[in-house]
Amino acid sequence: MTSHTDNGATDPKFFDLKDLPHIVRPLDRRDKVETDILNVIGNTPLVKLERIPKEEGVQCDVYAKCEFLNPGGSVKDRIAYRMVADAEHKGVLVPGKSVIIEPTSGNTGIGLALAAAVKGYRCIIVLPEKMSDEKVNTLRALGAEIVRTPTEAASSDPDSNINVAKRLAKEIPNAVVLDQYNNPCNPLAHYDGTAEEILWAMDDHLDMLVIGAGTGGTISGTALKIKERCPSCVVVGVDPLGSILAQPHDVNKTDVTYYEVEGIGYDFIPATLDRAVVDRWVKTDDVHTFNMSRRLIKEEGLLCGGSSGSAMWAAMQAAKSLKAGQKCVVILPDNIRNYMTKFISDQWMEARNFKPLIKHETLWWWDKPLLEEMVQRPAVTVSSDSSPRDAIAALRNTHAPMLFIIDQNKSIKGVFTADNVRRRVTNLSGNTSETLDKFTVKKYYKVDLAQKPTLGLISRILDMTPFVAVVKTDDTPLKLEQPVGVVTSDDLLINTIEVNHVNGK
Ligand code: P1T
Repeated sequence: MTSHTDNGATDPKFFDLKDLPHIVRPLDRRDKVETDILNVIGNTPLVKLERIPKEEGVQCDVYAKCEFLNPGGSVKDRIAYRMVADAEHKGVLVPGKSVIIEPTSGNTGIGLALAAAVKGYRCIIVLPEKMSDEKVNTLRALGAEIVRTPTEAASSDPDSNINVAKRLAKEIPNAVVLDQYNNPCNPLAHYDGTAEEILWAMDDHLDMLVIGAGTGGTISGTALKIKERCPSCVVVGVDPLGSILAQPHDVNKTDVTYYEVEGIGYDFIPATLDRAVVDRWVKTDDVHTFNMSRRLIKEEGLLCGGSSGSAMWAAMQAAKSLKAGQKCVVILPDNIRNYMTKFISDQWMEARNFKPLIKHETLWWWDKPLLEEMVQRPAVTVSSDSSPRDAIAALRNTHAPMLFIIDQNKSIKGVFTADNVRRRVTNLSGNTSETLDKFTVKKYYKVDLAQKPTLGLISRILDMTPFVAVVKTDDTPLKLEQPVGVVTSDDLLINTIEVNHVNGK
């Protein structure tokens, strides 16, 4: 079942799910007492949405499949449990002996750590630094060990979470990588579970199914079964801008860019994604995504995560083509807990321009722009070919809160902070004889003078971090970012309260 795309390139071969052994659990089960928490996975509620579809001018009925209500907080509990059960059945995993290692954006990790906690496995989760600290803390609480990898590492890079997991599996005795990107139990869990539940709830009739794609397991498994029983159902795939899952597959050309939403989108086509089942793709961006997640929480009371906003926003675009009485099901993959310090925080949203800055009418300086002369801590720079030890010495000698790391063109490669060095050395067993690149922070809070940031915005960012980098984008076509300096809370106070005092206000 190999599928060919526009330019003739070939996707990985998808599995023949029908031929695999099936486990369809009883639907609508209501046992008085559950044997363990893993038994509670699945059978999630399907909830009719009353407000957002109306506000968006959507005529059809829209239902949310609340996967965020799974015990580990996401749809990925299903596949974690299924992969573990299958590997135990085959004798690949032996409780008390095997070590589970998995590359993940976090939720599969939480599902595996949950199963590992209940069944008694050591579990090592390898996830990119981009993923939230809330996921990491949940994983740690479940007893998992964590290895974090650089966000910017491409999947083929030796430092990617996928390759680091492979390497660890070679080094650690009795290690097993269940490998959600290549394991047929991933789509199978949805073919046997998620799809059966939706078909049961909808009496085998729905007109549209909207699902975000990461590994593609959810969309491939669910859509395949639903199309068998309801062939007219239109399957809509959701893929963030910056990912290639929706693109014609061209290995020589990728438009991979950074986006904040977690769990969906990749820079390669996983074997667990069957693009042949997707009738239509909708590309999403972070602004629409997170604002829709906030609306799902505020207007529908659904305590879901970021990719739920992507799926719902895409559903609102696609379902406009449906008529009254038709039915659209959208899957909400994970829960609010994973993002308490991210899109749930207004400051986090405002700092990224995902939401307008809150108003503060009583503060005279709130809407005033930050001027270059107000930046009292000039940029201290270090060249990208310096050593971490030189950079630490520069921090100590200048008392600067952070250094800008610059290349030969004097454009910024990232920043260097003592806090990041300490974290890397203590949590990731890094050491200061590594290259400066390993200690370069690429995502940091900054404002660009070219965009006339207000003091209010700086104050909101300072709610989250002790200092804000100030940069200036030049007018050249390359739009190079030049370092200007650093602003801290006391700099903001000098420019606001002190002026206030001098003015006798
Ligand atoms: O992998 P897939 O079945 O396509 O599900 C996509 C998805 C959507 N939303 C969230 C929040 C997710 O975490 C995921 C997928 N997550 C992983 C691949 C993972 O390792 O957790």
